Order: sequence, then structure tokens, then C-alpha cells
Amino acid sequence: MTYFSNISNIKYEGSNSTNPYAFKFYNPEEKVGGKTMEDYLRFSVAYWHTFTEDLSDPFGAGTAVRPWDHYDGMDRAKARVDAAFELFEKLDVPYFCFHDVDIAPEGSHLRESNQNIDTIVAMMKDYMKDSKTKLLWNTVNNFTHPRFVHGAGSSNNADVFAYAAAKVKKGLEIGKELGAENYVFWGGREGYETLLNTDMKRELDHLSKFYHMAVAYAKEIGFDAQFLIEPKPKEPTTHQYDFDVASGYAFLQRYGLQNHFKFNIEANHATLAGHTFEHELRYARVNNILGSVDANQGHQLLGWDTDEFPTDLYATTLAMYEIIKNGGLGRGGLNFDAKVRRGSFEPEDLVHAHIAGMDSFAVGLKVAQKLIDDQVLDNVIEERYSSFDEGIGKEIEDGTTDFHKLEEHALNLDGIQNQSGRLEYIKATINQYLLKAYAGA
Ligand code: XUL
Ligand code: CO
Repeated sequence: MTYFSNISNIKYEGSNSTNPYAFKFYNPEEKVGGKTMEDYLRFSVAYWHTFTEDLSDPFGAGTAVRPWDHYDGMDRAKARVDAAFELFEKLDVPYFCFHDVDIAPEGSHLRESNQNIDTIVAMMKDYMKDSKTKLLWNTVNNFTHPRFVHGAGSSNNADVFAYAAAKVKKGLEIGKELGAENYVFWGGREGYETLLNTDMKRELDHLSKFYHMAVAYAKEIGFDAQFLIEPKPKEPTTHQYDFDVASGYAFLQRYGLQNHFKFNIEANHATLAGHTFEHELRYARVNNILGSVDANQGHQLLGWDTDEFPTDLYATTLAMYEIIKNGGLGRGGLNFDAKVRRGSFEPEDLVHAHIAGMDSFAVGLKVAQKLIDDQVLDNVIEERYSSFDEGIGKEIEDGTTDFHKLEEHALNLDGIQNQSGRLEYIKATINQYLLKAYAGA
């Protein structure tokens, strides 16, 4: 059974192509900065949004028309695997990601859920023998089911803590089975609605024990994936403990977990935290904890996680700037944690959406590499901090001064001269680079 038979393999045709089913900018073999686009971008399809999502929202039923939806239960789960590997091949993507519940329905008992997972994992493993598409990361959904109403690893209920741990245990086992590069923790319910009934200290202590036990179990079974925390400030809870990269990193350091985790940074989560996407990437990069990226974008006018496919070229350029400066994503990748809009309900919209996202990041990669080659921002920044290259500035950086000497320096100053930050000029230059990329220059 095929599900996308009306769509042929998507190929690169160049920026002048008018074929909707072609890449205009993403050319997997093209080298940028010494690496192929495919190696740099490491695109991944998110199973939940592409194969499980029905496009329902809090006000309306699902609209998605999916050719596998006439099946039920495990038959539907199996049909989704067939559809997934067909689409992976048509899009020529190197990776995919999933939660346990995306791939297999939960049974009436944990034992049955695990059996369902095993059946689907065996099927995936079979497909993966001949497919180029590998598992970027997997995770478990410890947030949708009502048992997680008060949290999972931070729940006040020890039975729920145990149940959540059992699900992660299984997640680590299947990650190993399928050769996952990373394992993700997104704490959807690891937070609180109100402090009035919350023991914050106890919840954080518990959560750290949860993570320590996960690290220990991965080691025990020889699963060497990179562990990733995915920060998000709110939604579904009012306040989530992994608010942003900085607070997540503080937590990891406080509990001695910092050597075991990096971060999976999602664009729309960054904006919900009141940051730009590039802020979160930069914060992670300069602390050497940038692991992977959930590539999407939010809506400027909406205050929740809209998970749109990334099409903002300015944003993809600044994101790729951080990723190139990071030396790439290592074992991470660009996972499209993104869903088509509710009105884009036809199966081919899934194809258009991925083409749009892949092309947008390919443009971002090319423009960012050019900005780096020409040292556009490096020159601005080097000049801007040049007062620390010599004299008192160098002494501050070298740690060879103190408040006495600084006071003496300040008392001898004959006025202070600052220089313009030239922000508008910098933005105009970035526009120039973007437009040159459109022109194919
Ligand atoms: C939720 C979200 C999740 C994680 C994995 O906002 O981003 O899908 O990526 O649990
Ligand atoms: Co995500």
C-alpha cells in the first residue's frame, strides 16, 4: 500500500523552478563551508505532527485528511509506518523523531503499551535496514494521559513518578534498538499551576533523581545517545521548570547533571520565553551545550506554541549563523517540530510544508556562511570590543587589575567616548546578503 503515490521523489531544481514539488534552494550535495548541505542541516521529520496529528484545536475537531485514517488501532499505527518511510524517501530526509505514543497506541496496561511499541519498533527496524533515514531522537510522552495531571518526574504522586520512569526506561531501550543519536526530555507537565499547593524544592529534587536514574540506565544498557533537555517556559503548565536554556542549565549544574545533557532548542519555545531563537542558540553555543534544534516558528500575533513550519528567512539565517559558529550540530539535527495549518489539511500539504522548511534553512545556511566568510558581524564585534585588547581593558580580561587601579584609571579619564553600535547599518547589510542569495549571487 502506498500513501503518496501521486508525488514523485523531491529533487533540487534551483531557484528558477516553478515545480511545486521540487527544492529551490536545498541541494543536498552542494557544499557550503566545506560540508554538504545534507550533512550540515541534518533534517528530521517529526512523526507526531506529520503522521499522528489530526489538526484539531481547542475549538474544533481535526481536519486532517490522511489516507491511513480508515484504519484503527494497531492497523493504523502500522499504516503510519508504511506512510512514514514512503514520505522519508520522497523527501530524502536523513532523520526522523518520535514519542512512544505517536508510533503505537497505549494499551489498557503498561505491559500492553510496551507490546504495541515492540511491534512497531520491529517494523521500523526492518524498514531502516534499507532506508537512509535514521532516528535523530526519540522521547516518551509523559504529559497527555490524565495520570500526568500533576506532573511526571515532578509529580506529587510517587506511583506516577514510577510509571513515568518505566516509560522512559522503555524509551531508552527502543532508542538503543533503533540506533537513536539523541534522547530528548521535554517536561510538558514538569512545572506547576500554582505555588499554593506546590513543594518546589521537593519537585526539583525529584526531577533531578529522575534524570540521574535515566543517565544510569542508559549507561547500564550501553545506549550512548546524547541526552537533551528541551526547554519551554509554559504551556501546558503555567510555569515549567525547564523555562529556557539558562534556567535549565542552572538546574543541571545544581544537581551535577551538566556533563550528561545538552539542549534541544525550539524556536517557538524561545519566543514564548521572551527570547529570540538566536538568543537561545547563542546562550547554548557559548556554554558548549547546543545539542539539537526543533525547527519551527511561532506566529507574531499569537501568544502560544503554534509550531509553524519555518519560512522566515531572516530567522533561519540568524539560526544557521549560530549553528555554523558552533561547528554544526554534532549528533543533533534540525527536526521540524512543526505542523501544517488547520486549513492545509490535504496529504500533499505535508510535502509542501517540508519543502518550505528545508528550502528556508538552506537559504539561511548559505547566507549565514557568506556572512561568516566575509566576517561581516565578526568585524563589527571585534571593533566594538577593541577597548579590551590593550591597556586597562586587557588588564581586566587578564585579571591583573583591581578596584584600586580601576578607580585610578577612572579618575584620570578626560571624558569618556563611546562609539555608535551601527545597528541600522548592520541590518541593512544583512538584507543585502539575503537579497544577493535570492539573486543566486
Ligand atoms: C512541545 C514539544 C514537544 C517536544 C517533544 O511543545 O515541542 O513535541 O519536542 O516532546
Ligand atoms: Co519540540
